Amino acid sequence: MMTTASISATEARSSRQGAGRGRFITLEGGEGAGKTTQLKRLVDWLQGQGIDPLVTREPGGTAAAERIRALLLDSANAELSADAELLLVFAARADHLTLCIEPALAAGRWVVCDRFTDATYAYQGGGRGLDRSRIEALERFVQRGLQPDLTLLFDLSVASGLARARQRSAPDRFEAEDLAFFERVRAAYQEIAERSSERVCLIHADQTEAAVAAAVKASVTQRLLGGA
Ligand code: T5A
Repeated sequence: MMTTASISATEARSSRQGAGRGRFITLEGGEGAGKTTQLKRLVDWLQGQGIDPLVTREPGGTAAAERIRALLLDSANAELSADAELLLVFAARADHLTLCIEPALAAGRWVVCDRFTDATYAYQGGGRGLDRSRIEALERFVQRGLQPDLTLLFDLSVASGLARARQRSAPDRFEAEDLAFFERVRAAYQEIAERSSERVCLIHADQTEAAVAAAVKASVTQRLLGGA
């Protein structure tokens, strides 16, 4: 017997690329690049355009995925293996997609998500050095072809990003990594932007908040609102 959740997930899959589907925007970047700041500004602006998006984040977005997030960010779990970290990230994503993102998109609602699978390629692939093919296999299994319509990638020097992040709060399990880790994360993100330029818009984040917000609006307008 099908449950409500499985019916909505099935409907979501069948209309994944359909005409009435909502738009899916993700925000990406290294630590302290300004994603969360810009996400709030973007959502305010979209609402002013008459679009009321579902706002969510990864890891997280559902009750179980938020618990996985807490586990992943907790510095007490410093010994967590890279493979376990990768599987936990995708376990959280599977829950998030099935219960939250896919039903919203299928219902025609826009979704704005703070980080998604590009973060896995950047952190677990670039940062931890895990084999790309293993991430691709999990991506196929969990996402079944679903990709963001637009990814806003905020690029900032590692030193500036960490200084911003550390000003704001105590380092979590990822923020406790060394500079070389974050340089690999940044390089992996830059490679994604080059490889997927039709989806990813790289935004220089070493500008004022207002200037970065203007670049975000220009990108969303041009790529998702038909240049209106
Ligand atoms: N992760 C996540 C993985 O390893 N794999 C995965 O697959 C996924 C999905 C999640 C962690 O999980 C990892 C990556 C992460 O380490 P997070 O909270 O999403 O954690 O990520 P963080 O990078 O830690 O988020 P931050 O909140 O630190 O960074 P943001 O959101 O990029 O930055 P923001 O907006 O909070 O700004 C930071 C500070 O800078 C200021 C802000 O006021 C704030 O104080 N600021 C500016 N200052 C000057 N000029 C500007 N233009 C500024 N914009 C913001």
